[in-house]
Amino acid sequence: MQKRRWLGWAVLLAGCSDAGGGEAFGPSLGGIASRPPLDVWTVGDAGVLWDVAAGLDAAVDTSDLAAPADDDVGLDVPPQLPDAPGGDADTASETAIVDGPIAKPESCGNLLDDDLDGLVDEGCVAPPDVPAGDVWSDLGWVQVPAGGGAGRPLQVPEWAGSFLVLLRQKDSDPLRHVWVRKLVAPSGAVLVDPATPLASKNRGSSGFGIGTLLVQNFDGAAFEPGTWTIEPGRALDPPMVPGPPVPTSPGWVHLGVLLRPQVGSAKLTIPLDIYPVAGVPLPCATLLTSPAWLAVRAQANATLEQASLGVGDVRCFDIGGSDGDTFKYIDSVAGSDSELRQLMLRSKLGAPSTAVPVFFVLGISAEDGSEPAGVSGTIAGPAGLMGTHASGIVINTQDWVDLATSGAVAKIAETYGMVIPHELCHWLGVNHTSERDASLHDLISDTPQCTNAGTDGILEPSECSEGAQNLMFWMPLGTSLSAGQKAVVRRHPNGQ
Ligand SMILES: [Ca+2]
Ligand SMILES: [Ca+2]
Ligand SMILES: [Ca+2]
Ligand SMILES: [Ca+2]
Ligand SMILES: [Zn+2]
Repeated sequence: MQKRRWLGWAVLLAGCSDAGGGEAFGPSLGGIASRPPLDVWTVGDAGVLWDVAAGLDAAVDTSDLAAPADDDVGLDVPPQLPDAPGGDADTASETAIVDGPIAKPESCGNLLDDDLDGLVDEGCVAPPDVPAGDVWSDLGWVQVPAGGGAGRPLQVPEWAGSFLVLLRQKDSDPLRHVWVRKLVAPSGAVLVDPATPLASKNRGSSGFGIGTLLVQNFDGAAFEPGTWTIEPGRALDPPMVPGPPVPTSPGWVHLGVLLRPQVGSAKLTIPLDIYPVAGVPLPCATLLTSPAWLAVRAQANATLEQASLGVGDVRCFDIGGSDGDTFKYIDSVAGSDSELRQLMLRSKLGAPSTAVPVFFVLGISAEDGSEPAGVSGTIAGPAGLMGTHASGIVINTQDWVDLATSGAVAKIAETYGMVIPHELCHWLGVNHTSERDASLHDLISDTPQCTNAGTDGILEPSECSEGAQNLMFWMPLGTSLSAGQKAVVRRHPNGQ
């Protein structure tokens, strides 16, 4: 008897079910307490202000302004301070405003804005593997102050149709959740509001050391070229849970953006790096030519075709040995040390890669006793970044293996031709239309929503008859996508 499995984990992993992760971080708290004061930031990022405060303002006594005209010594630039390039030191006001450090080429690793362009150590971090046609914009390291509030401008050119924000923390820091806590469009519209992350127009995801945001992942509003403002957040606990906003903790977060051209209605394909774990459901040597995989791929393509998407080039990398033994059955999904997250760290075998990592395992057991059919590392997936805690989707192939013994290829195709596109659509940026408890919905205007989960608190498909036919229902019975969903899934850089 085939068990019905659910597909509800992606957004929950980005939110409340990770709440236990804080325990895993407990020993790291000492690292926060012993963090050095923010003096480096004060000198480097606000260097002009610092020099004014320490030098010029101290030298220029306001009584000098009332001095006789021939007594202008007090207005001169102090000899230890250089004149600003092209500046004019004739008057006090110009001197006080213009003088400052001389811009130098950006020097990596010092966490200073050497070239005075407002970005710290930009261009110093290895970029993601950039999909063809996209442009990587490195906005450098941002020091998140306690409580948040350090935004960076992003120039979005006219040719762009969307962008994917990628946030990373320092490798040497204890793991923290990082996310886009505020996003402001050129028009001034606040698309991510720190006070209401789940209700914000453009919902993002936080993760362990990795945060993403697909802009825009809702429908009905034109995408604006111009100057956007992106503000990272950083905290011990995930910020997406309902309830009071999680306070931001100080620390460095790297901010980069994949700018993506407008794609129109062109057919796009999504390349996949498939990782069978311990030869499940088949090892690479036989998987990609097996009747079952060919049928699954054809059914997945039929599902994705409604959005003019399809499965692109497929590569295959076996995970065997002790890793195969450990991850063949995923026994834990919560927290950064869970087998689920540790498996996603092993997505580097195909690097460099602009594909979506897809892990095939024999089973997934969540801490609450449920058995998810699939999990996406985050919404939306970190395109081109292999080896993060959110790099990939994991597919539970237990039914595939069971059905294969009886040769039920059509049933395998029906099941996994739905499960794989469902997880791929999470990766491409789409949330569930209705979550398991019916309390949370996507922010796409034309999708069916159900709000009554009945007395058991679980929204069964029978309680959401029409809505359950949508591919992105938390436990779908069908494969349909709305016009709004079709538009969103085409904006992610992994569609090529
Ligand atoms: Ca620097
Ligand atoms: Ca700089
Ligand atoms: Ca295991
Ligand atoms: Ca119910
Ligand atoms: Zn799902």
